[in-house]
Amino acid sequence: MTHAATHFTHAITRRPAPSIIAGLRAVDIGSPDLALMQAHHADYIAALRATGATVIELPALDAYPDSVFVEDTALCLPQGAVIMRPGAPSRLGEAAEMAPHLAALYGNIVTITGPDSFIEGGDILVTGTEILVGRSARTNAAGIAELTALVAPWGHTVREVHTPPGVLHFKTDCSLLDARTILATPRLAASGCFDDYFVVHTAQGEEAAANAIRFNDVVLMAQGFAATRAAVESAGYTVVEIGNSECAKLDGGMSCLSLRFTPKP
Ligand code: CIR
Repeated sequence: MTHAATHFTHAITRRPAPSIIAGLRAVDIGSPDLALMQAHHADYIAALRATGATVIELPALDAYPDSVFVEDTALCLPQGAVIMRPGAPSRLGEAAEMAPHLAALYGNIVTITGPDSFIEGGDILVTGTEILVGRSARTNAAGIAELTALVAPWGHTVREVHTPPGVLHFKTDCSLLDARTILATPRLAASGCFDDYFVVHTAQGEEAAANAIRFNDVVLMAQGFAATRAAVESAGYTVVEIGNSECAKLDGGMSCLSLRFTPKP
């Protein structure tokens, strides 16, 4: 599944809603500007489409302020999709909103049922060989155990790791560049969880650049992290920068804004 971890025919996004100003955030550094977020979102979708992929844009869901961050609602694998169970109470209902869209594309969807299991897609990194899941304030051991059991029949191995304290999601601090190469903050890489991988480190003070996505032949990175961009480019990748100032106010980045997959009918 080497190629399957980086190359996709489809992505799903959801338009930001006016309620975005009520989105969750660890530290309040000001309210996001909806118009600017919409402009960045359009750039993001254009960059995905430029790779040749089909991007399905779902309508805004005002009842869920964080619903633009669709990644947290599902895990899409080559064999099927797993509907998540977000650990943020205000986000729990977002998963059921996503399920029918994935069901329409995939022949096989399964669901984390709980009631005590919680898991968000932002804590899950699928590499060329395994699925890493960071335990966090949003993702607990029961959620990871349920996911492990659901994907085992599809041939996937899950390895539990730790999201650093104070970091929202595992992938806040890392992303996949290719099947065996990770972009990671030094603080996360120091935990040893990527010892079997090649690692490109984010530059000092540029930890927010770690949440990137490899999508087909490009790497989408948040704008404004020149040193990390240079490191990724010198490792051989083509970078596209997207403005992320508004999502960053809500602890969101490149990965959060889409589900990326190749549906299996
Ligand atoms: C939240 O706290 O849930 C949102 N404000 C941000 C979610 C970001 N999602 C992601 O990293 N996958």
